Amino acid sequence: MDVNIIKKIDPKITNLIEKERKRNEETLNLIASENYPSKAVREALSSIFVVKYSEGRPYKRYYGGTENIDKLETLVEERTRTLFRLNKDWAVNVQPYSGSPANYAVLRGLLRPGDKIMSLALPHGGHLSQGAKVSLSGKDFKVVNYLLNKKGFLEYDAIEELAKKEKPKLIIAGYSAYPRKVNFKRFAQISNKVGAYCMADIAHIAGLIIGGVHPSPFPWVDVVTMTTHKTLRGPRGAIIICKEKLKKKIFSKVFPGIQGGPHNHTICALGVALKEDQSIKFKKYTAQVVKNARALAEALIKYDFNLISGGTDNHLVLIDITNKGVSGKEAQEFLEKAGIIVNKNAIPYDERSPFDPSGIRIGTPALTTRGMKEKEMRKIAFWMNQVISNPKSSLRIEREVKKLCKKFPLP
Ligand code: DSN
Repeated sequence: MDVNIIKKIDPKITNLIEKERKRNEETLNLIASENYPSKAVREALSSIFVVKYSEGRPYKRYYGGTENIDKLETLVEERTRTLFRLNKDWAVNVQPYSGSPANYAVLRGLLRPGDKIMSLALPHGGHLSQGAKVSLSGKDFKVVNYLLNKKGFLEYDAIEELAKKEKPKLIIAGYSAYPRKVNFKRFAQISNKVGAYCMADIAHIAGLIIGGVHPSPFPWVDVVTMTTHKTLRGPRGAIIICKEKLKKKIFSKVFPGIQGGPHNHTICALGVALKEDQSIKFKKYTAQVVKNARALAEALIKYDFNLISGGTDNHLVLIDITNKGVSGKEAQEFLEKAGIIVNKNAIPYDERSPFDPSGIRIGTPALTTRGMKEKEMRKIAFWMNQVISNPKSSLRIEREVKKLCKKFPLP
């Protein structure tokens, strides 16, 4: 997006936009939860729809002047239905501002404060909004956590046993740092056995599900939440899809429960992204995301990196970096000096603090959008190994990273 107009009125902000663009252009973005939406999506994001207030649901609004908003929101809901192949048993809401409020609306919609939820522990790959102590989701509800096994995999029999013992009212499947496939059908069966709602949080893998490279949570679970800016490659936002019979409880918590007017420019941009996601090109993109993650994982293993679960089935790789003699924070900092952007991350059974954990998390959605393939992934693994083994090599590698980045422009 150019800054021709902003430039004339606000040089300081222009300067920051240009620096941020350059930072993205010249570095390798391996943050597993980030992606580059298309120019069309970004154009829609700055459309006239940014103006309008439209509290309520399509065709049931509290404000006048919503005829185009009603059509827009209905179209975006329809596109969501098409992509996830939803029949009339499912209801769609594209208004949540982002993933955490979407999750909170579901919890407050289906449960009473003090009810028990069951989710994956944060250091094992769960998310803050799934009942972490510091989040309201952890303060309003009793939380019991299941864990990954020592090899880093979900252990469905153990999850079932825990659910039978604890009898939660809701079980959450879906994670921020789990590199393997999730068996949503099994989660739904466990939930049914104990009379719990089953919620899938597919924020990370929504695009992979659309592309057919990860199993879908439909029709198994009761409710699905997702952010729209990760593998789905839209603007920052969220979607809730639930069984039609639960929609009153949940959607009333989105508005008027915790939100006011929907961000219509975001919904507009989401519509454009969902149109793009229908293409064969997007399907190929998601397959390449997974191939790239696998290539990165295999190359890292050759350099003696210790991968949680020994590899990946999706877009991300979680590394226990301690055998390399550095902490997660140090690894993040050394790599950043070389223009390789990752995030420090807790690993299952981590004994270190979340501010300086034992791991780093990397992912391929953003670099795959730039057009990189397996060959580039192997090169990146090579550079990562060099930097971690010898942090003094960072500046030399940064020059090489810049050269590679030049060949793969941002969309
Ligand atoms: N911050 C996102 C992630 O990195 O997984 C989720 O909210």
